[in-house]
Amino acid sequence: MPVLNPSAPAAHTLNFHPPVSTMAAPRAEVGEWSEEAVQQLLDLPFLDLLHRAQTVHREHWPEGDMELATLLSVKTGGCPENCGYCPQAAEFDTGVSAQKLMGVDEVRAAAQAAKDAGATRFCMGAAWRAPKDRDIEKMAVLIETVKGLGMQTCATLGMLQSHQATALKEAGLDYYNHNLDTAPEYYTDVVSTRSYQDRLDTLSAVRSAGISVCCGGIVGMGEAPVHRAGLIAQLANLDPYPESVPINSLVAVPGTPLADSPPVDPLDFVRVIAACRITMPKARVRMSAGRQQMGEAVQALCFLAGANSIFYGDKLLVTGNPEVDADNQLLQKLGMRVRRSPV
Ligand code: SAM
Ligand code: DTB
Ligand code: SF4
Repeated sequence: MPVLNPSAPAAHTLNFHPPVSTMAAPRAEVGEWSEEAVQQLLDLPFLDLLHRAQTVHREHWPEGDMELATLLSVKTGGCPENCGYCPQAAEFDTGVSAQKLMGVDEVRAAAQAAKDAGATRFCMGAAWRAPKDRDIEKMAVLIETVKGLGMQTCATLGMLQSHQATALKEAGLDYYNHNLDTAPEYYTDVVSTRSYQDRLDTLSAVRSAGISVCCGGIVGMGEAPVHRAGLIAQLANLDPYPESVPINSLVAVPGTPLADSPPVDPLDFVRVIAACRITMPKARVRMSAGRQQMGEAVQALCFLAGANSIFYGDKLLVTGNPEVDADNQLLQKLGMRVRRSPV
């Protein structure tokens, strides 16, 4: 399958709190972030916001290391859902053809290569609405295999039922990725085949099974600033908040409904990362999709704002990601420590 390389470079007014224009930004206990409080963070003068995020980051992550996570699409395309950003939805003409679930040898080889390149986490993605029990049985074998290589395991397979989450946990799954994607108020503009509550229910099943939660969203889908604040507030108020928070910048893929979305202002993307760091101090905040469209300087600002994980490897699921050599050069140039152990 060729790596898709899209050509696209790729508020409401809040009256309750006074506008914040200095370092006197709102503070809140974990689990108590209002949308207004997050909006005030996003509206801080840029340097004040970054200073605050970096202060929180150093307090909670004294080692300051960067996590490298590699993605593999183990079951590509043909998905019955209609997520408006997604090149794998069957109803969008994106040039992605449907493939069967990969076999264990192919997955083992990809995970070993990712480990050899320095990744400590391996995330397997499948373009399912919801896996069947027989899919879970096959995924369990893949998870055991990757776990056996000494890597952290993550999977993103769509909606899960409780007994399926338990089976994945027993197979050795460390993290389950399931994103809220955006604020509840904007969600129905993007997806209509499943609800926000469906997503929350899956997150709840994952949490109850004892699997760590990887949950984030996408910036650049035409959402208003208030929707970015709403997404961050939703994430921060999950009890507990996710251990991993992937923040994607939309990769605008031709053929998807969001193909013509205007690109995000890179400084606004940095602001979202900073607000995630402040509201979820102990989470791994991951720069996920969209790094290929960012320059080194923007990525460095994201690291300053508290991003401490990246997707590493020259492919995301079906679209491209920076080359491994380029990422290693950037991390070296910035003098950044890389996490070497999966525990
Ligand atoms: N099918 C599963 C599901 O949706 O739950 C798992 C795979 S899905 C591709 C995982 C996440 O990738 C989505 O929830 C979305 O946040 C992100 N994503 C997908 N396509 C994207 C794109 N074009 N740009 C940015 N993020 C994207
Ligand atoms: C996440 O938040 N982003 C990743 C991962 N979780 C599964 C997926 C990004 C997909 C980008 C478009 C593509 O390659 O399909
Ligand atoms: Fe299917 Fe996941 Fe893509 Fe939605 S994001 S269309 S569920 S693969």
